[in-house]
Amino acid sequence: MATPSQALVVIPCFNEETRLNTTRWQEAMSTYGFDLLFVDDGSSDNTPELLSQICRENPEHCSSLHLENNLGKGEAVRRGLLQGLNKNYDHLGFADADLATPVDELARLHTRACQENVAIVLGSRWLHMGAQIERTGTRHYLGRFFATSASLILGLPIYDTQCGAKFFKNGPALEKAVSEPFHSAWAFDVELLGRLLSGPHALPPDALLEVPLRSWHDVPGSKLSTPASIRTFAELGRIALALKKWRSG
Ligand SMILES: Nc1nc2c(ncn2[C@@H]2O[C@H](COP(=O)(O)OP(=O)(O)OP(=O)(O)O)[C@@H](O)[C@H]2O)c(=O)[nH]1
Ligand SMILES: [Mg+2]
Repeated sequence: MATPSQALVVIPCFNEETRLNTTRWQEAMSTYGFDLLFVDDGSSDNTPELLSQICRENPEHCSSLHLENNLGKGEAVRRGLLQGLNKNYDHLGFADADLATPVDELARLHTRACQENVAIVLGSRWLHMGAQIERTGTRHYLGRFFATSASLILGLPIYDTQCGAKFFKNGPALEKAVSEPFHSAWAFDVELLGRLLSGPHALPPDALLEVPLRSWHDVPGSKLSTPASIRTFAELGRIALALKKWRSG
């Protein structure tokens, strides 16, 4: 058995046969040294076969987890992180299958996590000069409203809680934070961060670093429907209550 890479990237995948760029994910392993764990939960297209193929071609660095029923992105990520926790990775992260955050940016986030004494690194889609952040106006402004609400719930000035690219130091704080299912399939990032920063193994706020991405592009074919995005806003209330309970132990 090969020595594991320093970092495992969990990739939730639901019906991704048209968006999964296996060449780029291959590069994530061969050029950047990541190990990959794809989590598919009940895809009805060719995703399971594509994942089997990439895992067969890279048996030492790639694996997949197949759940029978569709449980949503949050649960897929949680199951993947749970599976990675007891391996010897320094960092566990997650990223979207569509590589909206490109592989070299994932590598830069992981490098920052290694170089700086932080336990959480968040990719941040800060639209500014010099960065290529390509999102439609509607998604940008809805995203800003959501992120502002989320940062109020967390009591921290986090610019972007929802970017699909994040890395965490392996350890008890992460283990505790993923020990129970989240209350939301899409806003789970807020709950995950809230759990990491409070409760029994709470990390201090300065253990969190947001890294503005140099490049991020919205890939057509989002699985987040308009009704689901409205529900996700509503779920912030439930998350706020759940975190209150979490904080009180
Ligand atoms: N396993 C699993 N993965 C899911 C599910 N829903 C979404 N995903 C994955 O979550 C990731 C993000 O999904 P997208 O459809 O790109 O969502 P999006 O609205 O574009 O989100 P952003 O890119 O973060 O703005 C992708 O890798 C999806 O395959 C699900 O029910 N199960
Ligand atoms: Mg996307």
